[in-house]
Amino acid sequence: TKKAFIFDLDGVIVDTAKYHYLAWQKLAHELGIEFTPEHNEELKGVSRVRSLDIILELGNIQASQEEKDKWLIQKNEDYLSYLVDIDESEILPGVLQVLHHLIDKNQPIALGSASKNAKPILEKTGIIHFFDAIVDGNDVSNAKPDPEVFLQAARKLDVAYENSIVFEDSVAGIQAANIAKMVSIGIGDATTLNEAKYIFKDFTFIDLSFIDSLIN
Ligand code: G16
Ligand code: MG
Repeated sequence: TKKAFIFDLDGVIVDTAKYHYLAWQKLAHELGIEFTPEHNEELKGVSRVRSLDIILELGNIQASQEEKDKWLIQKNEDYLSYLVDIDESEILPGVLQVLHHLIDKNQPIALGSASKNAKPILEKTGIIHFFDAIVDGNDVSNAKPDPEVFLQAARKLDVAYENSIVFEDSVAGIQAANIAKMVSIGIGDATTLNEAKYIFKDFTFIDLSFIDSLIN
């Protein structure tokens, strides 16, 4: 059967989660807020606006909309400055092998990302041609764990939700996939992502026979 293979971007396909972290950490420190990698887990897969709110809550800071807008622009500019020189070396190990295999097997592929910077990242890393559909932060109004981004992706591929498979590195994204009744595959730490149906440390742990078992 035809399945929809939906990939998250940051932390799944490319190693950009570390740049989000650096940019948020810089802002948090400027605001006098302590911001650790553990705090950062809560931001993964979460929209830019919601991420800022989480950080401000951490520091117990109330801010005007004007200030928030300024900080959001600043964070994004810092994030983009890390992306200026990125290329295919940013693609995480094992990802290309799986993408090529899905193409060989004629399986439709979509991107389901919360990021508004998704398209330039796919272009710079030279992998945009793999995707039959792209749904990103510019298309959705409800952030993960709301399943909207994945539902839109499945619809664009014309595949039923229950025949859709989602690769995610964030807790919010795994919850979104589960709510959508899709097969959730966690990429990362097994304890953090324990709500996922399957969990792999990274794509090098995914055997192509596992992919085949999802298709058949
Ligand atoms: C990503 C990241 C989040 C980030 C969000 C918005 O989503 O995981 O940390 O806050 O996108 O990104 P931007 O600020 O670039 O619009 P995903 O869903 O690709 O992991
Ligand atoms: Mg992610």
